[in-house]
Amino acid sequence: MDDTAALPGTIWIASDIHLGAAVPRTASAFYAFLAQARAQAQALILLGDIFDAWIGDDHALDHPPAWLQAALGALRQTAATIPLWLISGNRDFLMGEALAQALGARLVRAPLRLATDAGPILLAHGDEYCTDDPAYQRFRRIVHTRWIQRLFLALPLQLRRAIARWARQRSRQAHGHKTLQMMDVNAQAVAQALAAAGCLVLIHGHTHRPAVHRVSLNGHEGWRYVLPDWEFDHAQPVRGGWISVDGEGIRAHQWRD
Ligand code: LP5
Ligand code: MN
Repeated sequence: MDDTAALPGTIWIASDIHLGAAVPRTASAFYAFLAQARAQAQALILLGDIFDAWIGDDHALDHPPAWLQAALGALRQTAATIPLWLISGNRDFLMGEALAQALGARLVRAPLRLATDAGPILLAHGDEYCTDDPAYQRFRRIVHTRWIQRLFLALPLQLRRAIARWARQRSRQAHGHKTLQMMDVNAQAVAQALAAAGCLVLIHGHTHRPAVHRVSLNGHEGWRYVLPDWEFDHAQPVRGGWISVDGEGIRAHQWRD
């Protein structure tokens, strides 16, 4: 864990935008959000699943399709104005240093303990705390294995794309056999992570169940903030939002187009 990270001032945090070729309205809403972040925040942290699937930095940096070029441009413009920190999610865990450098962003390892004007907070995508889902945790261990990642990244792009499509399909099928509780974070895993970091506040995404939960930590009161996902193309009402952190506290906001 990076114990030294600190960001003073107003920090905005968002996650689960799931950018891809099929979500132009979501992308537009998110780019408008980025413009507002550049004007009103002193730093922006994205907590993973920024992209619907990431199959390697080379894919983005060599010949990006138009939607990806637009996304990279908006992120680059943001990073040129305020610090942009990225934590990867379960869809874009293959984001690497080459991407971070090309954007001028900082790729940060989770969980991140961050000193803020609202006190220390712990930041993570959230999938790591879904310990009631052993099939996912097995999958996660495999795809986070360095040599397996290297092998995957050495494959031709077409094959990588096909494997990613297949993994997404398998994942969707697997959802049908899982309860909502299995796909949520485990209270004990959260309590352990907060205790290890010496924090009383966790902010995460992944579950797409925006909320503020009170958590009990050995007699102390802690809080778990859950970010929403962004969906402006295939859902009515549309959804998307962020959390602001500053000297006045931690607040959840909905993005409206
Ligand atoms: O993503 P979502 O919301 O549907 O479900 C997640 C969990 N699923 C995943 C899998 C991703 O969707 C796939 C992303 C592909 C990215 C490209 C990389 C390609 C591989 C790179 C290899 C180095 O994260 C889902 C959880 C759910 O969140 C809630 O927490 O339940 O977990 C699963 O569905 C796991 C399944 O239960 C079992 C895994 C099936 C996939 C097998 C494919 C293996 C491919 C391995 C290649 C080496
Ligand atoms: Mn996720």
